[in-house]
Amino acid sequence: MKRLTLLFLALALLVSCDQTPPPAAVGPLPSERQLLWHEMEFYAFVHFNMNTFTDIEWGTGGESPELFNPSELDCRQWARVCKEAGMKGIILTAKHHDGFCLWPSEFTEHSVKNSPWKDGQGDVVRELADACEEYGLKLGLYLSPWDRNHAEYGTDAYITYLRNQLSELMTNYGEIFEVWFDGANGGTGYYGGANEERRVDRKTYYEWPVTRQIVRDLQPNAMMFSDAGPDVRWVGNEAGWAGETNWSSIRRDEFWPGSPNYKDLTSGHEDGTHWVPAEVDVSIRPGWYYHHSEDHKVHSVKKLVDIYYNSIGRNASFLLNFPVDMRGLIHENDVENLMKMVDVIRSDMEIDLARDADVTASRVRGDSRKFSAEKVVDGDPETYWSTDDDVLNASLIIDFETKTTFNRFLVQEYITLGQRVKLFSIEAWINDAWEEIDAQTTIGAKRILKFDNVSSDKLRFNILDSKASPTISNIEVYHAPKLMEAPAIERDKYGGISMKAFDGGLDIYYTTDGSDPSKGSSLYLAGIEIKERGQVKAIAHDPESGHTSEISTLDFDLCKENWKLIEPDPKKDFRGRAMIDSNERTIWRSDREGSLPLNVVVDLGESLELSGFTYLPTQQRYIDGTISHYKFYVSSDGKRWGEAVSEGEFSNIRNSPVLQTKIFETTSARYIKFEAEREINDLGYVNIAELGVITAK
Ligand code: FUL
Repeated sequence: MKRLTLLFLALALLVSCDQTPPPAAVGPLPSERQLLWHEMEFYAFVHFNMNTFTDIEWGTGGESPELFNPSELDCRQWARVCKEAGMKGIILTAKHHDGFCLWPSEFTEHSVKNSPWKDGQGDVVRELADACEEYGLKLGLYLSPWDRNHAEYGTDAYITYLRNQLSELMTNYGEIFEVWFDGANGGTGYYGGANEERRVDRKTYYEWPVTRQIVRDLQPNAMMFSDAGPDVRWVGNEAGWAGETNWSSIRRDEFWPGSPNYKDLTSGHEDGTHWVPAEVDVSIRPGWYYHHSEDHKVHSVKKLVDIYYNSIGRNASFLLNFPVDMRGLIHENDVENLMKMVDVIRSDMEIDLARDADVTASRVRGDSRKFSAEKVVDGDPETYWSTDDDVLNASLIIDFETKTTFNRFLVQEYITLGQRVKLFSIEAWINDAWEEIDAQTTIGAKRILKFDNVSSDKLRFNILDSKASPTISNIEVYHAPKLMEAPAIERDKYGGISMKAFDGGLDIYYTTDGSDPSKGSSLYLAGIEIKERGQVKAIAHDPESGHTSEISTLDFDLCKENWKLIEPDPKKDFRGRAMIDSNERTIWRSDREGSLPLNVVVDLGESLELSGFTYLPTQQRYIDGTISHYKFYVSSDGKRWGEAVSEGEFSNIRNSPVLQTKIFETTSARYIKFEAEREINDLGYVNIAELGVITAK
């Protein structure tokens, strides 16, 4: 017993005698508030305001407050969803470019206080602040500098107004974690009825140093977002990705909110002067605001998972937007894909294979235990592996002891001392040699590498270049299961059918007789061909885990290989073929200067028994040109057409622009004529992604 105590004492003495100093910091460095924000990683944006009720993305500012009237607004539902998804906060559009305020601001009448919602007694910001508190989430606020409602926008008086509003928001709603200043600024607007165009100097008009000081004084812990930070920067796109090289620093003085230097924002500057990490802001649907017509366009699980890896996995945060609907709820479709994405990420990173591995380093700072290799697997974010000052090239070996399969590598720098690593690689020990798996540039707060399965008992992590001795605080290794999304099935105009799984190493099994596919069904190896009417059903199957995906189904009619476009004349309008090429992504749009009605005439190449037709409008973001009313004719010679075999409207196509199917009494025809009578907004032009027929069984 005594001997043991002595041993402990000796050890304690040894540790306390360990005088190896930590490496010097390499600037620029994160502030205390930035370090706290880095821990948040994943949080929500909510775009909910006047535009929700007018079905547009940017209101002019002339909208009546009467229009704002959610039927079941429930901020607790937003908070519950975000909490369940593991998000850490919610940023709300308190005021968007149209100037309508979701709180009863004392400085304007253009707010909830003049809306029918809760008889003008409501305050959405208050309700969200309370819901966030209840669910342990942080609250952030978006306040648009551009205000298309305000009569004085463009003058000094408006700046006073904006600052008053900022003070109100920073004072009355408790702790705010992030204030979002949008770069979109100046243009046409209502402006108190002037209805004109107003331009401002984005760089100087807001006197940003003075305006920002309000936030600093009232909310010292709040991060401020804009293209130029000062605390967190835009990533330069709204598509959901940060650069593979992503420095948390930028030469900040070269930017301002609305500055045009998008490209540099995606990767930051290696020689940046200030710590301004990137935030990836992206909506779960094409639009930032809710549009019923986008209910079927919620990003797929695969896309959301990719965004996760391309943001959090690339040293950025992930700000995922929910376009809250007219009820005042996050839509069911959005919740479904969000939770599926979260489940995928949770199972991808379920068991850390590095935790129990033996970790050794080629070099250790001062040969000290304080900076030893095990620090990367001790689960303590405050400890890190480092090397002597002059060592910019060093390796860690993670020895799993038995052959282990892995496909994710997560690594973090101890960013309190700055972002240092410029180049690194990982290798696996295969057939008695080190084989490179991947080589990348920056790490930062977190980097996750995703690669095909590798089986080996050892993994080597090499620092190949660094601004100074590396400081690596954490490493995790995972074997993520395959992404079991139902495969994509496509068929071209010649009847060629192709199928694609969403992850590597998966098999696809399919049927063509309507039965549900299983592992016993046909294995898809290369394109198959079915020229007739039919159906293909397919599943993805992981031979490793035995898991199968849900079933995807494609129904189709006779292939269109013999179809010929007669009108519009393909010699004059070469894009016309896009509507009969069996490719949904190619779209025909008629002349914008034209007028309706207009006809499309197709020669089917042979006489067929028809019992219906289909119209697919564009599946892209903007649906102008979508046809609402039509007539459909058939002919045996392309000259005599007779009465329409079907006519009327595509009900609800504005809200739900999906494939439209119209059935009519069976009739023989070689030629078809589709007459577009009206467009959803009475415009004089139309779009057709695909026109099809239904042949009689
Ligand atoms: C953009 C805005 O113009 C969009 O409407 C949206 O708010 C997005 C987050 O930022 O710049």
